[in-house]
Amino acid sequence: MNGFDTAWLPPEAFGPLGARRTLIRGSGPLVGTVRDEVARACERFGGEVVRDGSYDLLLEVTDGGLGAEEFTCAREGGTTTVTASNGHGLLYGLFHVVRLGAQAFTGGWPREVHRPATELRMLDHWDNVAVHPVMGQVERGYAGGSLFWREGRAREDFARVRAYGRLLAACGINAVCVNNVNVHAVEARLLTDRIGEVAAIADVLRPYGVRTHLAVTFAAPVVLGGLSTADPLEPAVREWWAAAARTVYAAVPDFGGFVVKADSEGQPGPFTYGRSHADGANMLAAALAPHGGTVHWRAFVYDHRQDWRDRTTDRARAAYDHFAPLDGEFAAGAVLQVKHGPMDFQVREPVSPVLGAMPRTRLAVEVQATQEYTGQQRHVCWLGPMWSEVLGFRPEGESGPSVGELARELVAVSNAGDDPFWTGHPLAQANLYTFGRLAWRPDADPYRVLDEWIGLTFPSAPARLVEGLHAVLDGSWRTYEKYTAPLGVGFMVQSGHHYGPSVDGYEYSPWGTYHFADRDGIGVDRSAATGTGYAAQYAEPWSGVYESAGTCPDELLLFFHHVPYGHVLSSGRTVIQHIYDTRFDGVAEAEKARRVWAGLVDLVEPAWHARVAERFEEQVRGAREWRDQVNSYFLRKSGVPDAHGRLIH
Ligand code: BDP
Repeated sequence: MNGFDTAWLPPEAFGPLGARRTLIRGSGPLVGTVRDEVARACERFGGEVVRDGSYDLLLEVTDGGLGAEEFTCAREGGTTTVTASNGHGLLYGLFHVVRLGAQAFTGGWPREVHRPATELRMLDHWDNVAVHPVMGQVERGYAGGSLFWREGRAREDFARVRAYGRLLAACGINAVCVNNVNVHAVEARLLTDRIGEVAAIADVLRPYGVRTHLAVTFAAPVVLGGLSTADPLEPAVREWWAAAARTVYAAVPDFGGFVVKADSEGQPGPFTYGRSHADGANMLAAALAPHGGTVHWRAFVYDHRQDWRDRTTDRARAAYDHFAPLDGEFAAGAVLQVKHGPMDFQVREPVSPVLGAMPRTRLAVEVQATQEYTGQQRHVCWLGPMWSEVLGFRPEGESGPSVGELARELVAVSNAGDDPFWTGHPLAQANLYTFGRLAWRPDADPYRVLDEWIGLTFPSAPARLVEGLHAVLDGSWRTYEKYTAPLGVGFMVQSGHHYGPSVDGYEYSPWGTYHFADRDGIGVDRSAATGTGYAAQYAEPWSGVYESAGTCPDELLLFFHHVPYGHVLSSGRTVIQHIYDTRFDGVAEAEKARRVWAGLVDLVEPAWHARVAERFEEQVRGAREWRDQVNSYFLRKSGVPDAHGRLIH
């Protein structure tokens, strides 16, 4: 259909729809998109788009008092009816019908209202316009080049961007930031003289209800405007930004807003001028406000040159220490975008305490679909269950709201690129889809979402394929956790590219990512009583739960506590034996998943199957390497033999 049918929504997914008589009422560009989708299905599968007379599917824009992205769906007397107040809602309604498949035309049911729980569901692309000498074109990208940029410019052929917009609409994503948060010189100019390239991308995404955002450098008034300062309280600086915003909106009338990484990992920010991050964010919010845009201000601010001997400068504390005191100071048009954990997208982290500490701030939760620390799309690691745990976490305990209720927006760092399978590892598509659906409904069951992805990607898959896909994906995040860094301690990766094990890879560097393993024990003491005090950044009951090694959940033990190797976990095993056993288990699980996948060879398109099979070879190799390095390291460090005699000194 679009030439890129290697993801969800291949033509076959529209089969049940094509055989019908469909009436579409409404006008506007997004209704046009709905019309095109249905017309294509009819061309292929029969059926027709009718202007009057009888019909069995009605897709209608009405004044039903629905919100911008809402739709209703009902079936009565052999007719399925979808209504919405505009084309955007109608498009979501159409994709709902596609998800239901034949079921959409079976039996009857009363009117259901569907609406997203969050206002904004965004993908951040860490794409460089020009290839960066160290980071390549897509920073932490494992799926080929950028979908938007090529050879230093916006692409000329946007067919793939169009197909991308369609995939995003079908999982509910409504915003995309098209460039890297680390803004280099070329990319900075997208804000000014190169805004036309951004406008061209926005034109392609608009018919799918996806708004375009841009990452900008805080130093833009200096580096682009020639001013001597970027001080956010300086009138000339504020006027420069206001003028820049006017130019942007002249080119992209529905522009979403700016994304900013400031005072972080070398990016400029308000600290240079002795101003707060609220001052910085509010200045940009003021520039965007007249046009209805927002600024996404990232809370990923920490000292990346800290002294590894000094435990009081705990990186985990940084976001809270910087931002919690600013609660209530951010303007309405400023969104604080908070990484889901306090460190950096590790396979296991506690939920960031910032998310429970800023009730008067508009918050977005940021997750990482690109698998920087979770196998780099060479290992299968479906993150649905992890994200779902984060969104279900209740910072004030059972009686308080969940993170999914506190956050008004969800953001993921995208894992897509110009790879023929979109995501390098074809099964990593499930992460992109799951993110969109969890962003729409944070309390959705991720395994049901996975069912949807399977149904939409492999329409009419036989039960053996559905079971096989669940078998390799369902537990893949925990499998990855088992053979990599243990018990929440994090990192242990090779420095720079972050792929593959290196137990001490970051142990003596200034990035603040330490495990403190010695001959007696391992882990970071983040208790208030004897450690960095990080545990006290949580409200009760969590501050109490995390404070003591006796109550801290096993999977986070080494994040919060330094314990002897003989410390007994609530599972009944010692820490050292847990490390040994789970490394063996993780490898066995990866080997099993490889076998299951091999057994699906007759059910999956050959190129698709082969790509995944090739990735499984690397995953099993990598898992064994992790097991052997981690186990050897701890055997030598601790001198404690493996209870099962598998490890030799
Ligand atoms: C880290 C990445 C780095 C990003 C940074 C960020 O290693 O490339 O620039 O996050 O989120 O995970 O800004």
